Amino acid sequence: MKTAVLTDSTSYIPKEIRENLNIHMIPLSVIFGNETYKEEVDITADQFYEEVKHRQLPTTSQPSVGEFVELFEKLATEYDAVISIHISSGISGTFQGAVSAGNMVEGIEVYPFDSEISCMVQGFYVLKAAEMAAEGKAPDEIMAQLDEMKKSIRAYFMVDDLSNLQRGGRLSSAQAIIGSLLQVKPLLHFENKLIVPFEKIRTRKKAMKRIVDLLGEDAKSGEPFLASIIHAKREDEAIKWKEELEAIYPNVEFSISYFGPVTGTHLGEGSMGLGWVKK
Ligand code: MYR
Repeated sequence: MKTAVLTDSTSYIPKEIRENLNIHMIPLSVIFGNETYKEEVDITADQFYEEVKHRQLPTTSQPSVGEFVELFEKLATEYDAVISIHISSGISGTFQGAVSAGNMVEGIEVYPFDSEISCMVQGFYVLKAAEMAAEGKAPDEIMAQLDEMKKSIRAYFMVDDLSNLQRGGRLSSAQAIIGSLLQVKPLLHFENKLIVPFEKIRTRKKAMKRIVDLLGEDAKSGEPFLASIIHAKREDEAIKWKEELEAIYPNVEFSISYFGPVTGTHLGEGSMGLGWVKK
């Protein structure tokens, strides 16, 4: 049984790593007026953050069912099964697109997986699935391992300005609560596949400190963890934070990733987050 691993672009796994680990990718898009750009293909994160400085904020869109069908049919010429790992179904129709296309294609068994999150935290699932697929593990075993990972995956993030998330309809909270959060730097997280406020915090510094403590609640056990700092155009700050975190939590292996064009559209420049999972 030969199993492929597919993710959508929002896991932001660099191309070189995807190629080395044989990870297939289907992009989501950002749409500026009449122009559609597939992220990680037609537009990089740096180009995107430059572009939004002087253009109206774009909208985003999921891959079409037709694009999924085309890709699954191509994979069917080489593989028997595909594990298809996607951005939370509570904030994008991408996962549902994979499910629908999976029911339409023949010659390949499609195993859609709702990461219930996004970005490099979704990437943790993808990297594990790729490792297991390369070892020849069966799709059911890989899916069971991904479900197991879900129990220890956590992520918290903050934005400089909540209005993009609110405008794009991706912040799930009562309007009154959102109003009361607009002047602060609330910590956000995912609950039941949706983005919700976790805690109301006044400053960026305090929010980052709170994330460090939340990681500590899990990492204090001394068990090995993987973690990723995710930033929107704040690389220097991310590098500094990584050094600080590495000094506090020697049992955690940290990496740095980014919010690309699609997630950056909803979060905005300056956003910062941290996600982790038990190794
Ligand atoms: C679409 O148009 O289908 C894509 C919508 C993407 C919404 C992205 C919202 C922000 C996600 C933040 C993830 C943080 C993970 C740590």
